[in-house]
Amino acid sequence: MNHHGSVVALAGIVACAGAAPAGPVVDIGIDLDQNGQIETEGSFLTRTISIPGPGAVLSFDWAFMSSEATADDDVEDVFRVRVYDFDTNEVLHEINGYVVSPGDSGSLFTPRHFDKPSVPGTIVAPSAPGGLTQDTFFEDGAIGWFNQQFVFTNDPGQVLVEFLVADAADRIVDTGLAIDNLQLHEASGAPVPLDNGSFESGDMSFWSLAGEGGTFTFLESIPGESGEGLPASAGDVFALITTTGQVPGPGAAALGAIALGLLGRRRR
Ligand SMILES: [Ca+2]
Ligand SMILES: [Ca+2]
Ligand SMILES: [Ca+2]
Repeated sequence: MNHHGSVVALAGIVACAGAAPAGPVVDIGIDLDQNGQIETEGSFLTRTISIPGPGAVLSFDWAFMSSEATADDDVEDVFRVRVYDFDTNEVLHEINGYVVSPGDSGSLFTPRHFDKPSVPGTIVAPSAPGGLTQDTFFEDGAIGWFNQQFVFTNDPGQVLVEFLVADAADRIVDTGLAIDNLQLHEASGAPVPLDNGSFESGDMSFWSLAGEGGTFTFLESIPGESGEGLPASAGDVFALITTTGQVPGPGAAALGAIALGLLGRRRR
């Protein structure tokens, strides 16, 4: 990585030749974390993987970021990572989280605090061809990269890995999940090659994206903010899925203005 020493580096969307165009976010309409707020819409990044056998380890890096304030809002956008048995749909592994709000509402997911985010400041994901369809930013910061490992007990077989980020209650105010460094190892520790597990191809090859997302080299902080931005955790490129990109109903420009108005009212 070459981001060191620069507070505001190039906001780098990698050229997305061959990438599937990002579509509108996906309607969900289910209360995923059972906190009383319907998850309205979101984005999914998935792929199938062949698990070589018991003791195999699947690992990846993830970072959660949001503009849903923790101070005065009561909107708890969520993320979830699941691994399903491809044949039975059984959930084999899961991690999840939500943006903590005052008066915690009993989410079954894990609270993620943004009061002192590990990547502070406003983080911007610029729009670009093949990436996100509108300007996106995360003004309550990001919880920087974490590594997650799932250890399998299964016999050899296919699993589906699913990354999800979703709006709760409404369809505004951005939340995102960054993903990088997907690796698979046998029980012996021997690596099992995974095509484009670290997104170094600069596109979503070997992955399936439903909703808004793209590949990035860096999410920048706005000049004057105290943030350091977010680089890839492995190599030069990572993936980001977000809750943006869909303004409900016809007349996108006018409704966009309405959405901004709502956004302004909700913000401090
Ligand atoms: Ca919910
Ligand atoms: Ca939201
Ligand atoms: Ca990478």
